[in-house]
Amino acid sequence: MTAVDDRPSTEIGSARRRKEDQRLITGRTKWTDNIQLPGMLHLAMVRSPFAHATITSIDTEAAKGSPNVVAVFTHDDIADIQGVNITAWPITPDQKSPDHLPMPKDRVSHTGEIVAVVVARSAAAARDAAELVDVDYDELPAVLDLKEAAKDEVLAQPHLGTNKSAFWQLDSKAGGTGGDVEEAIAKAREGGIVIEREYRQQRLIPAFMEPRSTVVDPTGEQVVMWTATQAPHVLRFCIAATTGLPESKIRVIAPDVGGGFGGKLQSTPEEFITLAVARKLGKPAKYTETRSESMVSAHHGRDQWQKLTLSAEKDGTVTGLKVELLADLGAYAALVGGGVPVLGAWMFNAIYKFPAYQFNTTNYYTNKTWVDAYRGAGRPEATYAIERLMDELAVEVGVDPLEIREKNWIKHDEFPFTTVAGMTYDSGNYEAATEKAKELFGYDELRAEQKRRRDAGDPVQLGIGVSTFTEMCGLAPSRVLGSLNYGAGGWESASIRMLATGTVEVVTGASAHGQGHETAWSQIVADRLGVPFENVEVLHGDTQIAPKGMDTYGSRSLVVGGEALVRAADKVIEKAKPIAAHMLEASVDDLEFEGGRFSVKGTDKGVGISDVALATFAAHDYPEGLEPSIDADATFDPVNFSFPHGTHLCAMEVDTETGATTMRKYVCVDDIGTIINPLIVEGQVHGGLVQGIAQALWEGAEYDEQGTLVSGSFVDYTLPTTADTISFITDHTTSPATSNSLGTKGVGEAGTIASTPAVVNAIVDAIRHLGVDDVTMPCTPERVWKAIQSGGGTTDAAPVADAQPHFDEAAPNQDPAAGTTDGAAQ
Ligand code: MCN
Repeated sequence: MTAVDDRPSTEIGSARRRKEDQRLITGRTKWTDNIQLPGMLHLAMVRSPFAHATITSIDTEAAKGSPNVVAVFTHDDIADIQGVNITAWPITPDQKSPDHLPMPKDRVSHTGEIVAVVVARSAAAARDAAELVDVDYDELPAVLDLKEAAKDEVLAQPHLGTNKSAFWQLDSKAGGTGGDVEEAIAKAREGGIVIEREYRQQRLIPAFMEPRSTVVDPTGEQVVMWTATQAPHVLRFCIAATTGLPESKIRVIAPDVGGGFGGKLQSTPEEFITLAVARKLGKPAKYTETRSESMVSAHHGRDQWQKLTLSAEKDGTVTGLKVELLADLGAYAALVGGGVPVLGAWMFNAIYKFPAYQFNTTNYYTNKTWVDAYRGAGRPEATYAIERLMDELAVEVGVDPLEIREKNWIKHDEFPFTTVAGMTYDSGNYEAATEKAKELFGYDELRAEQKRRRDAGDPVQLGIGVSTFTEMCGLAPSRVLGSLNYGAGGWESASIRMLATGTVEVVTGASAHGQGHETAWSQIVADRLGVPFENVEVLHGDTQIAPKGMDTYGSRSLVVGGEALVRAADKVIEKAKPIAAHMLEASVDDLEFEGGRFSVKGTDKGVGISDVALATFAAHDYPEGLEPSIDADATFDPVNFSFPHGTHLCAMEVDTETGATTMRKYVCVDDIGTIINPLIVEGQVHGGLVQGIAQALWEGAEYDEQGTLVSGSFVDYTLPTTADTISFITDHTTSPATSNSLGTKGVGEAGTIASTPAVVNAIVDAIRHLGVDDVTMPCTPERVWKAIQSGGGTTDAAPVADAQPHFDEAAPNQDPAAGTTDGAAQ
């Protein structure tokens, strides 16, 4: 446990405008696609129009003869150096993972998979010629539906002999963290309440603003790759591990990156192919995808079926929760794709005191785009399920949804609290967040209005949705990741260089792509070292400048990378102290450091830390035996995750005649511990909310029966704009985290995790009196209308009874009690 530093500070908590916005909003930055190198060639990918097919021949002659075309490559041309898209998280030792080559040899497994690349002197010439590549395919049967995949009748990857990738279980009885869930459910069937539901987490597309783009220059001693990635260090590792290029010979640079939301975590086929082409031809090469290519080939998110059984006593005290998931991995096991459902395993019990719990996931391959982390990764799915169930339980017991939650949640004086899933929540105050949210929302008034409108038979009904969420973020203690078979650690590094003229260079291994690290990191260093905010320069996203890093995802950068920075700053102060003492002709023990100055206690003698940096630079009159440097590095590995939480309340109006829904009010009170920059946090919460609301109302990746992504452009994939949202009311409560000295918890995913169930709960609440207890996401007017017409139930999801056999077929492939609960992180 790390002691929280609660010194008063001017920088921590200050709503500074983001430093990086100057160049971003005035168009002065260089995105990857803006990079021009002498003699640079341009790539266009030839992609499969089929979901599953054998490649029988590829005729490249016409394309090769096209104006300005330099080469056309297929698998065999780059097979020796193209690398492999590896998976870093096989969730079980026997997980089945098909080899994923950037360009496959003779079979495509999803629409959009790359079969050839055209290289030309301009991007337009490359695109035109790509149309001339003549590929013959023999179409194979494709499996596109997750429940069909579970039947194993049509195989997505026939050589595996099954669609099943892995089964993973966490069981509270086997893990010693709680009782037997089957017993709890059986008991409730006799004299309590059992709620059984099946929910669909539709497939989503992480539609980042900047499409992916890669430039490779192979002409120097080192191969340099600029790429729109959120994980340059992971990418460098994957390249070195699979292409034969030594790690020291590849420099990956992530310039300013226009969003990722998890979707730029992957080491992509496009990056590998651009690298291979540049190396083959010995010339710089660039590939920038179109939006449509992005939608079909960048990894997708979510895509699960959730079967849930919740048991409770008659008064609503929960006694058990059983979760059975089917997860669609798409055609391949992505970097951490198989682990995404597993990340949710610790979150289904959420803020509640379940005495018994069991989580099961069976992961399947289908012939669709591969699936991996998308904002929240596993935790939104879990939060959705439990927050929907809590509403159902409230209805069953006949009490307000907030009352049922309060009855079951961990009370603020019970922290630290080890949950039934084995997680130790270090801090939280659900009562405080809920109280504040209720007040801001005008909960009682809106409930009264709801009743009035219901009694009056108003065609536009009002619904109120609640989501009292928590999440685990700050990925992650390396020890825990190791116990889960994850291929890497969860530490982060930071370096501070004290320059002679008073400025400070900060190097971080976190790789921001919209989160504002340059500003927040400057605030932390300015606070710690007492130097002006403007004097701090933050460098990141270049493996040559920041050679050590674990990058940005899982809302980890502040709680892990920020703490590394604090520790590096403290080392700077320690190193500077004897030099300051020497300069002041005082003893080290007599010095104190505050506001950037070392002073001799009880006197007005002092020296600034920048003066110490200058003295170190000159090193003319320097204490003997001391290194002439006060620069410092630190690497921090947390002992625990951080557990943000909050209460989100949403009011939705539902037109019962048309099914149209309108958001009336949204209030969220989040507890993310100490806030470094409230302006950045507000931006993160707003963006997160919109993404979560979009899952509830608008977004969904849809395939047709041939496996074509029919929502493959922004015409059909209905990404919201500001015009579709309302002004949110956001506020905070604070219970500091104990796993880092700043007391911070992550915020990057909180809004997305919390908001989806709040919205759907509100819609169902508005029309429950019409017999509706669920609407499948996205809750389009058509679905809402159909739900009202049919008088209830899941609208276009298969009935639970129909789905049953497929869940049962998802049989364990290993002894559930043996080893699979080892990951119950503490
Ligand atoms: N912050 C703060 N005080 C806190 C918590 C956070 O001031 N108590 C600030 C941090 O200093 C940082 C920002 O909020 O500037 C986000 O911090 P953190 O929660 O640590 O998240 P990460 O920086 O690790 O970012 C990852 C997270 C994830 S997982 C997704 S997905 C996501 C997100 O951030 N994708 C984003 N936010 C995004 N924002 C933009 N613009 N684009 C994306 O792709």
